[in-house]
Amino acid sequence: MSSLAASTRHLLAALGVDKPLSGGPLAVHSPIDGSLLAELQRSTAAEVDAAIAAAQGAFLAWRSVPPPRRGELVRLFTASLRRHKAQLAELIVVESGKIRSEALGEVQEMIDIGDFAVGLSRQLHGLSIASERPSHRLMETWQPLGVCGIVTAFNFPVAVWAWNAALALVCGDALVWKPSEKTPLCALACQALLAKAASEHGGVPSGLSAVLLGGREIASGLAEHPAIPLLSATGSTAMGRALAPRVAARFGRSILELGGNNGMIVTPAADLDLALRAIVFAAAGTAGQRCTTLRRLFVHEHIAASLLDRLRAVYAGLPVGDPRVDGTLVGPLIDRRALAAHQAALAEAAADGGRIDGGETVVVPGAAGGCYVRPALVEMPGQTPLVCRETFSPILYVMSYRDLDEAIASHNAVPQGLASAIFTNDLREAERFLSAAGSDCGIANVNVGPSGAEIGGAFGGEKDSGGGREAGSDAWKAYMRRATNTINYSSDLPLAQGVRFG
Ligand code: UN1
Repeated sequence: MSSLAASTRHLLAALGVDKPLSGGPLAVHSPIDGSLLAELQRSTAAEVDAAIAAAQGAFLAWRSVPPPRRGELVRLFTASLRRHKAQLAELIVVESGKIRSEALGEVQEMIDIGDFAVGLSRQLHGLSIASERPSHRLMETWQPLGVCGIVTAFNFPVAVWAWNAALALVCGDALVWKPSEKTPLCALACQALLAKAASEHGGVPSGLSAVLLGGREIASGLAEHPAIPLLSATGSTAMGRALAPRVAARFGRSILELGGNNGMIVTPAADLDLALRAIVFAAAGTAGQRCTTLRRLFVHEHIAASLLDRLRAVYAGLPVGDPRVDGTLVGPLIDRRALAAHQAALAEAAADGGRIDGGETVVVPGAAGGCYVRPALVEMPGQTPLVCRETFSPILYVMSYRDLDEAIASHNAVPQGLASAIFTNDLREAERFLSAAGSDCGIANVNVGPSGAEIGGAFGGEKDSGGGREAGSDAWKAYMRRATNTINYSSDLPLAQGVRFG
């Protein structure tokens, strides 16, 4: 057993995971050096069915628990995340390859959504609406929905589940979670922490939350299962295209958080020091493996050459390496397939006339099995088909523009619509970007990069990005059933619209 595998087992034990970690067909490798961390059992079809049935049973009890008492479960879970923050972050580092500061940030994001959900558990409010009839009351109530299926990706192995889980639990729903096959250990750790919080709570029905390990077949099963009224899925646009019609065919609901191809416009009125820092974090952070990663940069032609020079200098010095080492800013790609996609994209960029700086593989001492690359800056002659696709690696395509309207049109001329930003100190430019005729994305920022959103806002995007909204604002409403109630407290029976009947 490698030393990474041994230390991972210690971490898992400390986080309360007591599942067998050897002997199964699901091999888990660390992207840091490729070493084998565990061999897990895959969930069988019978286990999947049993977990959904148990979750459905648990839901029937959980839905009648008063919401603030449901919030108490999330409060206990969040308290345990605070206690285990460093350990869970370390597991994220080992299993997903992100740097420690970002892994700690991911656990913080879970804590933040947990705190939000606890407050929400006393605020699941509906409207009171004016009735057209005398002595009638018209109102809206929000009721628990059922079992919520959650499918998550490797790049945020715990936070995106937490966005869904924390809201679903206070909304009175049960959970079944299919994590990425690349990061099942993080899921087992979250499940163990949640189980511990449930036992501290004392009023949580068994089976309220389950983790199902395996591949697409499990996600498809969740999409088709009639006992799952809501499927929340995060991953590629291709995955969403495969799952969404199956959910729709049975009139289920889905929340889809799919690919992004996020852009930023830098105008001559921008604070360039600020823009530079934002670009580097958004494009090279998480080794370009966020759905919110900056992939397309539109710079005004008068400042393009100087900004590119400064970017090239910063990119050349970016510390690429083992994410456990202090000072590393760019960790590994998740696996060899990601590396192959990165290399294929750069070859296509060159063929399209792009000028490439960086992008080459980096040999990291002691981590021979990891796939490390230097983030790439690619000056493109235009928005070619390659630039319109999402390649999940640190490649930033840079294009210059002359006129802001033209830049906004190019910005919007891709299939995806997740996150976007403009850097400018000119109020008119900023407001134009945020206006109806501006960015067409679900997230549009001014002097803030496209990645690294706070949980307080609703998170998600338009077009091929899926249209779903998760996390803050009123995203909780997707996890509940809206009921319109009309109450008559008169002794007459007036019909709406003045209809007379007899
Ligand atoms: C994702 O990459 O799927 O805004 C989620 C961000 C993070 C979440 C990213 N808060 O970059």
